[in-house]
Amino acid sequence: RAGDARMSWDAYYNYDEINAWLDSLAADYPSIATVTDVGTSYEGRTMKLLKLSTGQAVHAIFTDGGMHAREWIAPATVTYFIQQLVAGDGVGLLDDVDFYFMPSINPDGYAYTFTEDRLWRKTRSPNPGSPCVGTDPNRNWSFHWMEGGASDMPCSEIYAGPEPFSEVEMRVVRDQLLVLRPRVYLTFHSYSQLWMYPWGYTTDLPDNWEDMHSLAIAAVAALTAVHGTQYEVGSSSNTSYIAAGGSDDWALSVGGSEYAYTIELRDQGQYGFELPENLIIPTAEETWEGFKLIAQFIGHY
Ligand code: ING
Ligand code: ZN
Repeated sequence: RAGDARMSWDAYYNYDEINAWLDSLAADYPSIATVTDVGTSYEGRTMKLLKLSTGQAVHAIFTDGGMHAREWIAPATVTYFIQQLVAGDGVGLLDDVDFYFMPSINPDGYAYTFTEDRLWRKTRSPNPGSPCVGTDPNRNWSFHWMEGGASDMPCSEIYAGPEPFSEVEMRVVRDQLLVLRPRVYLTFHSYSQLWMYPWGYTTDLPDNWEDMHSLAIAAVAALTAVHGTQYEVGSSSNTSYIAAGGSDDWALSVGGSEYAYTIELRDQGQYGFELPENLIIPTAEETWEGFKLIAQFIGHY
């Protein structure tokens, strides 16, 4: 029964559990929650889109997580946002903003990290002629694809794929963004504690970088106020490294979003991708404050 799917954020949940929980939300909160099957991963897993809406809002925020399989804190944090919204924390937000969520957008990779290799990053599609499996989904988007910080070698962890959007999972997300055209695009990764905006393909800055920068500074201030966790704000090429083919670059340009952020959650390398389960709630609750600040801003301006 759908209503039996519960999440508690004191443990990491696998892909099927997350999907069952999404379905339970549609059953438990029918007036605001809609779940749609929007695609199928390479290995056949269903990809679900959750919409939370009262039907009043003008603006939309699209949030994804889990693009890189091993970054488990990302789906855990995104599902926490969903729980807070349906539970009524951030009351009023739903009147001003429609929220779209895809908490785990690399289903095959994520499943693989539970059963075979905890530190797998890429998708799980085979590469003809190579023994190595998978493409880096955050090098696979079409905007300035393969222009820097990406590899054309299938065994690389940053393999961009044989062509832009070779990965079905990224095509599924792209197609939702093309239909929804959200004003804000958020993609959650780990780790490093960075709140980044485009561009990734060049160290040049987008025309509206000052708006993205100041909103990120405000979001990080709200985040830091919770537990004192420090984040760095800047363009991804300036705060981490040049990387073309990322989803945030695509969302800001082709996708038409006004704000696009890649957020690298906790920590700064002590545990890295293997963030302990007792740090899920502290991470999620501080990030929720930053998320809420962005939603409030977008709802009012
Ligand atoms: N880091 C991101 C990556 O895809 C990034 C950093 C994001 C670079 C956006 C460029 C653009 O490599 C992790 N940890 O995934
Ligand atoms: Zn990542």
